[in-house]
Amino acid sequence: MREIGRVIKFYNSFFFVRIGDELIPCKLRGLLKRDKKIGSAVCVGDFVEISRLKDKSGVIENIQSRRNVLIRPTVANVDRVILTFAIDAPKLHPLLLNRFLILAEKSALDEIIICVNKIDLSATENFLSEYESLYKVLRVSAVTGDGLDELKEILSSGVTVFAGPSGVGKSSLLNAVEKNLSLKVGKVSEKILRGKHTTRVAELLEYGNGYLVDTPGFSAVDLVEAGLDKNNLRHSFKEFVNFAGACKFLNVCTHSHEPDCGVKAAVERGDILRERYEAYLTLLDEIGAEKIR
Ligand SMILES: Nc1nc2c(ncn2[C@@H]2O[C@H](COP(=O)(O)OP(=O)(O)O)[C@@H](O)[C@H]2O)c(=O)[nH]1
Ligand SMILES: [Mg+2]
Ligand SMILES: [Zn+2]
Repeated sequence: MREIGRVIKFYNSFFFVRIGDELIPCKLRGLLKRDKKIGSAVCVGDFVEISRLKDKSGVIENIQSRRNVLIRPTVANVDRVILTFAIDAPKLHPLLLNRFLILAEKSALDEIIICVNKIDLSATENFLSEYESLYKVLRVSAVTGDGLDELKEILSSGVTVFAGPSGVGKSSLLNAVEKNLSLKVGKVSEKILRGKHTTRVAELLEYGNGYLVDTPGFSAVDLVEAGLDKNNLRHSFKEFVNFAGACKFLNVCTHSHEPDCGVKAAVERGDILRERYEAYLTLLDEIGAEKIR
């Protein structure tokens, strides 16, 4: 008999599959290992078919098709990503913010939320308010607990990945939400890990009816590796579509050098945030340079 469960972690050469109240250590059926198309085969977040062995362990017989996959670390079937930034320390550059946003857009996640942490450090309450028309923006403090009730409600179902630059307080927030997680806090641990080129293996941490993933995110992924090119980058800037219908070159306009561009006109009118458009142009250039490299 086969049962369906979800892979929540990989540890000691076993995939741990959650089925109801049970956590079943599983090995992979030999045939699957050789199937190149499945690639590195199973990843955390996958729904898998397992059969049981007499010793309470199991065998993964099949992997169900994935809705989406985040890269580095690899997590499948993610419901939402919370892009976490700090109001200060470290300072946020708009280009970095937009790099995270477009990588998240490219991953076909259902929900992208911006979370501004460390609001205890500054009285500038409207930090990133320009982005509120594009994304939900939460403002929180892992130190004072401000804003955590709303965050907890969002986290209580589905798989939520915390991504964002190092030092913004992702691990601190998860610890503030759920004390039992006891995740390491502070830049040092991540630096050591990176220095050793250790691949961080993601784990789904159980929270309410959902799962949380603490990760440095896809910060190290370059745009080309993520599948972005000069012809699809614009689709990750979701507000552009409202104005691209006015472009003379319609579907092929890259909104950069072309005349009669609806997007450029919208930037001039103030209907598109100039900071977003400038980030777009910079990343378009970067993609061109990466391709040549
Ligand atoms: N003032 C303040 N500091 C915070 C807050 N959250 C985290 N920190 C500090 O920021 C640093 C980095 O936190 P950490 O959780 O390791 O960040 P991560 O790299 O994103 O996981 C630590 O020194 C934390 O104590 C906050 O809400 N307010
Ligand atoms: Mg951390
Ligand atoms: Zn255009």
